[in-house]
Amino acid sequence: MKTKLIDWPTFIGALILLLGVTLPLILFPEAGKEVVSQANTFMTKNFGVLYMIMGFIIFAFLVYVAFSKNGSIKLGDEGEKPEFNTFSWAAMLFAAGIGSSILYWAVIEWVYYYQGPPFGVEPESNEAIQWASAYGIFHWGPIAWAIYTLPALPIAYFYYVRKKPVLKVSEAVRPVLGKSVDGPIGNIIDVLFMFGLLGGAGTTLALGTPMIAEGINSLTGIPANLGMKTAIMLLCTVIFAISSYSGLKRGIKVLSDINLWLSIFLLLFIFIFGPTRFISETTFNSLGILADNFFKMATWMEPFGDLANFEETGFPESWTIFYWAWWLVYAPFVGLFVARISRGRTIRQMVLGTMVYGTLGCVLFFGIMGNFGLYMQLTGQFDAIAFMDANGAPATIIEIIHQLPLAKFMVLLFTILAIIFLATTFDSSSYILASVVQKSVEGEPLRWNRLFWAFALCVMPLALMFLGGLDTLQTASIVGGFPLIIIMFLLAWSFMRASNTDIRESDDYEPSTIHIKRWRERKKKKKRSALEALEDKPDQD
Ligand code: NM2
Repeated sequence: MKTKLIDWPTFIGALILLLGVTLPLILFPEAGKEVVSQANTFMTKNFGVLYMIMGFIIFAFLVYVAFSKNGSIKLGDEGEKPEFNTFSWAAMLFAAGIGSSILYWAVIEWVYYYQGPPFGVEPESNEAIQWASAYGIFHWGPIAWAIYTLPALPIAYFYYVRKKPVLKVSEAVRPVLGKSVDGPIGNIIDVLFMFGLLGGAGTTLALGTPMIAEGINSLTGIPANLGMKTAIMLLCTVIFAISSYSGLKRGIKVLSDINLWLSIFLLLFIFIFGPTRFISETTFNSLGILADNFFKMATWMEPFGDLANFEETGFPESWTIFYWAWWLVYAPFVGLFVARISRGRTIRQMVLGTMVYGTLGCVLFFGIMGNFGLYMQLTGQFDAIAFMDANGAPATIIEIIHQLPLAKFMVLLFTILAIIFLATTFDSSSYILASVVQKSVEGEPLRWNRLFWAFALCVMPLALMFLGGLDTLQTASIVGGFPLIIIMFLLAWSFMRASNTDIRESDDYEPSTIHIKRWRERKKKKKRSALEALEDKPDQD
């Protein structure tokens, strides 16, 4: 076992933090649950506004970057073509950033909004219906994808412009923190990132496992109990272990290809054999609502509450803030992937591509799957709301899919898709966790190291499940994400600092930034010709 390659302070730091959180929860489940729930309320109530501001600023910042001179920088050498065509690029991007949770929320999110709509709207009213089908898209839309894209900026820049592969978040903030990233500060940053990702993966597992269990229950009649959920987690770990054994490229590629085609099939099937016109009209309508209310949704915090006799719904805390935190904990990890696949694109293409294609993909899932359920509800063919009140969300999701033609077959496909989605989340998360605790990675992180983190990812949810506290984990992202707000800020600063310095000094910056030089030359030329044009102009009077 090569242990010299391991960056022990980070490895042990992450492990201590993980055990420090898990062990008390295992030893004192009831008290632990209470503490976690109070920590969540404390965070979202007191610091929720920070998450909201962060989301909005990141979005504005990325739009700025895309259209600034920094956006024209090419990630690669002059004349280099994008490494992947746009379709594969968008598909890989989507697969890296999205997991089983989209199946969960796309199908069921509208039910929550319908029953507890935002902006003081009457529950289950006509207005609530409109918000119900639009809000999900907002939470999986441009701001969310902007959060994902931000870390990709410095990382891709270092990879393909400065030609210094970066595998750690601490490396990506070197331009602002300098040499101090080589010491404890760097370790702390990496540990916090790992902690966040473990929290995010915890949320994913805690949601995905019960849904898959209900899928299997619907297919086989085996009760969706603890044993079944344990078996599912182990199955996902095994699928992942096999794919990790065959290496990143082959393993993840095969799984994400299957995912892609299965998703396309499922979406097309629901669209064609479901209420096609209703789905199209409602989705299109939602885009309008979203465009019209984008800023309102991005800033809605319901601050007045008791102070002015406003009825507080807790909507921003339970939804928007929770979501931004969840996207945030996955962001550096997705950023690493996006950066790696973006060779040959400009920063602008990478930024706009992620935000646009990412959002579009989510619009398809929410528009098709969500509005199918909504249609069933509104036409009285299936009362999802009553079913959910009686049986909980995971069973309702499966039951909605069960309303499709070829019901059993569709539930089977849906469940398989969820399993593979979950396995790919394991696969890529453990890959990144293992890379972060290595000093250097030649090709791939060490296998034992990857397997170790995959099991670490699994142990916490398993333990909590046996103690009946799986819901505790559903909000793990909120606590895990907090320190990342600062890290995101550092990442943005780092990118601006590095790219601005290079643009300024591009004359002696060789060879990968020739395009920066070209950009300066073009600008000079433009200025010159503008001046000449001015001089050539005949006198007006
Ligand atoms: N996000 C996209 O569980 C998953 O699908 C992974 C979840 C952050 C809400 C990502």
